Amino acid sequence: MVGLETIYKNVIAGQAQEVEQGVQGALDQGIDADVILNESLIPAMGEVGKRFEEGEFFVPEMLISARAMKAGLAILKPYLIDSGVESAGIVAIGTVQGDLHDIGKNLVAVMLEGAGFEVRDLGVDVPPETFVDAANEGAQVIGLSALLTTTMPKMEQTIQAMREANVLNKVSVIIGGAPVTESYAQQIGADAFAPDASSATRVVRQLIE
Ligand code: B1M
Repeated sequence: MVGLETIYKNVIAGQAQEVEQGVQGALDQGIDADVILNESLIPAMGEVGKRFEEGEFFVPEMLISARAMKAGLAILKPYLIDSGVESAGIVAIGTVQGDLHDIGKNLVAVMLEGAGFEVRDLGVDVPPETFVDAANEGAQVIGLSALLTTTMPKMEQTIQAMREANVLNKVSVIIGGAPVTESYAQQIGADAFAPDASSATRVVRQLIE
């Protein structure tokens, strides 16, 4: 029997295969997907960040932990997504230019899909003009993610590019990511902020309504 603690440790150790097996084992034991996510996978990435800050981990360790986290998420994804739900609206989401972090953005995308939204994932390192194109191609909400304090200004530049392209009248913009705050969202003219993936789903629903 594999516990959540083992999954947590295996994410930190970057053991992707063990994480896959652990997540599958936990699901087979009847543990809810969101419990596995919130009590093992996400806290493990927090611990990885802490170790990086303290100089115990370096970029390669962060990378293999991220790979292990993604392996676990891939097993969880079908359980987080309720298939057969009618589209609740179209959301284009991406990590802003210069930023390669995608785990949080992917999680937000999975949760949105789970709530019935059509999600257009623009990937990472996304330039402002790609978000403008997405707005012109039918997205009702544009989601910007940033994990670095150095890439947060790209959110403002992206909103500015959307303003200049006259698309802000047809889309709403939601921003998020670890360093992002509600007051920053207001400061740069975003319509909304969400601190995590499940509240992002609720906020996007409100924006579309
Ligand atoms: Co980097 N990294 N990283 N990293 N990394 C952080 C962010 C850092 C805080 C680590 C630290 O120092 N403690 C630090 C940033 C410091 C700062 O800016 N003040 C940092 C750094 C410095 C760097 C590099 C510069 C390191 C270097 O090269 N010297 C470099 C930058 C590369 C680049 O982007 N240009 C770098 C690289 C990497 C890896 C590539 C190795 C890897 C990313 C792999 C990947 O994503 N594919 C990585 C990782 C894994 C991390 C940490 C450890 C974990 C991030 C993560 O996945 N968290 C991170 C430390 C940390 O966050 N504690 C760190 C789990 C994820 C579920 O949470 O992404 O916060 P999060 O998403 C949440 C919410 O924020 C929110 O919902 C999500 C789910 O609840 N959310 C949204 C996110 N997007 C949203 C959008 C929304 C709404 C909500 O609406 C649209």
